[in-house]
Amino acid sequence: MIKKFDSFDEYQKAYDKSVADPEGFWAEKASGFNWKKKWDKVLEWNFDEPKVEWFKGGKLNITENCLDRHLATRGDQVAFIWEPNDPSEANKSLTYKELHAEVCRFANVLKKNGVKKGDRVCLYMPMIPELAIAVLACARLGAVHSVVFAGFSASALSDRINDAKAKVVLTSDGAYRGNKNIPVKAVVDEAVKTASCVEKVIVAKRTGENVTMKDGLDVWWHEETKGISAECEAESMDSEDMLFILYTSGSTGQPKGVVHTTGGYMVYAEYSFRNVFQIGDGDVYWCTADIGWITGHTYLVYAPLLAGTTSVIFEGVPTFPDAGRFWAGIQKHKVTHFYTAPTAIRSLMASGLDFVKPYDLSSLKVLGSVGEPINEEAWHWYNDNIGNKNCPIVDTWWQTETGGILISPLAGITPLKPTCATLPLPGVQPVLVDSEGNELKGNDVEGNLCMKYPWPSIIRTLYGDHERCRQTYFSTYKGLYFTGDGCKRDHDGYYRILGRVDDVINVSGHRMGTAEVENAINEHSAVIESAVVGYPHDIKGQGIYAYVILEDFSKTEDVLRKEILDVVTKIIGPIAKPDKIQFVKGLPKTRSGKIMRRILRKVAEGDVSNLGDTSTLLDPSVVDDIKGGALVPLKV
Ligand code: 7RM
Repeated sequence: MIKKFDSFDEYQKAYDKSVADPEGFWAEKASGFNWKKKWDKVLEWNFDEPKVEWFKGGKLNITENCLDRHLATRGDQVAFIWEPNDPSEANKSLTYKELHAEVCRFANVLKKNGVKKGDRVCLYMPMIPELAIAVLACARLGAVHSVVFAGFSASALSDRINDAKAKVVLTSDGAYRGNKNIPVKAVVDEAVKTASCVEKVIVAKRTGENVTMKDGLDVWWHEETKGISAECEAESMDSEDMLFILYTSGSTGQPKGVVHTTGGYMVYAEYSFRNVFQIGDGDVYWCTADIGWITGHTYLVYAPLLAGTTSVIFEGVPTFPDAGRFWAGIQKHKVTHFYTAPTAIRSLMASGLDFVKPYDLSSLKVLGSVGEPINEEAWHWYNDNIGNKNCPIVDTWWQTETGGILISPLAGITPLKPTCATLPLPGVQPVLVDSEGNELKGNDVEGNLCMKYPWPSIIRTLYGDHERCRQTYFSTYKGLYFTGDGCKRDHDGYYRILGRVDDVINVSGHRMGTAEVENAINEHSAVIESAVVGYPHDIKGQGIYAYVILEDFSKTEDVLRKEILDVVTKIIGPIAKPDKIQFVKGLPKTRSGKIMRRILRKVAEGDVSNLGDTSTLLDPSVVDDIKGGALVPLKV
């Protein structure tokens, strides 16, 4: 087990050591795990290709470290408490022993259905225990999991299945989300029509609704597991063997399959979890993220199990049956560590304290925030009303590509500053650069956030497109990993994340490429062209503002707006629906054809007074048209 730092002094010493001797630092962290064979070399790297290899030559299986390793000491301890969507439905819990058995059993089911080491398996499932079991079962066999958030459309799912060439898809009949019943299997049916790589679909029963089961393709989870052994030897994986692919949005339309490998990811997951949350025996941890996002991968499935923690898996949404759901859950399960997103905090804050007051939150020790910058008001509300001014808030900055938390306070150790991700974890070396890539040294500087040295869970490649990985992250500034975020280092040397500097927006903590949304809007037959930007939104952090040029005016604007929202829902999913749509005659383009998004952002923000230099525009008059439209209240 990885030892925690337990004072700020120790943090600073560890930080210095991690910079002076990174390999020694990480070798020590890695030594507490079960390796089938020890590594030959701690680190080999260059950021030019890029090539990063951690613990090369080491052999291991991450599930042995999540499960088998704990059986002797905590076999009967609860690993997962499952909190269903409907609070009146009974909880389910799985001890480490039970989880181990279920993972092994389902790994055998996957094997029986033709899955072998290296094969890709796509998971499109609600937040039921089977999802976590399936993730781990893939890892047990050395199959690569690709979890797709079950809110994505059939077309988005099909793209991801095809990109990964997944052989098997795992799903459920339906899903409960708040008062909605989502036909998950029907989405998979639609998606696999255009995904000929899929040989089998395994369906877990959740809602009991009627689904079509195609002969030779679809099989039921509960039937497949009947009479199957609960023992399955863990495949021996190389440290650098692929563990999973997780798709995320970038500044172009095509989603990127971020690849993480086994050894380094494991070491960094447990290391960051223990140190940031300062979790210990007897604690109950609740991360509200869906397993379909990186937070769910690292800090709901892998890290808590690696650390031997008891944690909550929540199927539902924060506002069902009412806005007290989180607080009721904390009281019910005596949660000590609670990790959620600012967007959830803001929406619950808006519902008022009457939903908080009835609950006893005194079990809480640490609060966490992730996914977007947390604003001052939400920070204080969280601190005062949920933490009772008694729980450190860890504002954790990281990305799908970083695999784990890189900049964050360590709970109870790092002096806090509201809205500040504070300091890098030992082993993490951030730098701020100006637009030319010059390092901005010293404090009180603002620039683009990069990393100058690898950490164990850094992205290895984009699945099937290493060149795109190089271009996106390693070519903007030579020799550096570029995060895409702007950042300020204040007079105390603390980091404050300012948000994306590229064409990625962050809506309710979900990453979205503006180009993806534009491509979807452009599928509507009446649309010639569109441009999408983010704008400040009270609850979501950023909302989606779409400027749309029409070629067909035969329908009313309201009808067209509704149809455009439907097209976006069909192509990406409801999370990508624009909040505002403004029909315009033209877009502000430069002579070279680039859209000047700065202008669109200003108008979307409602700040039309100073649009800056527009002299390079091909047709400056479009700006007046756009400004004019923005002053009319938008109905969507
Ligand atoms: C974990 C996750 C990554 C982007 C990242 C930032 C933003 C995430 C914070 C944050 C300010 C934070 N992965 N972001 N955490 N901004 N403070 N604590 O969200 O790949 O989905 O998104 O999210 O812009 O680049 S992600």
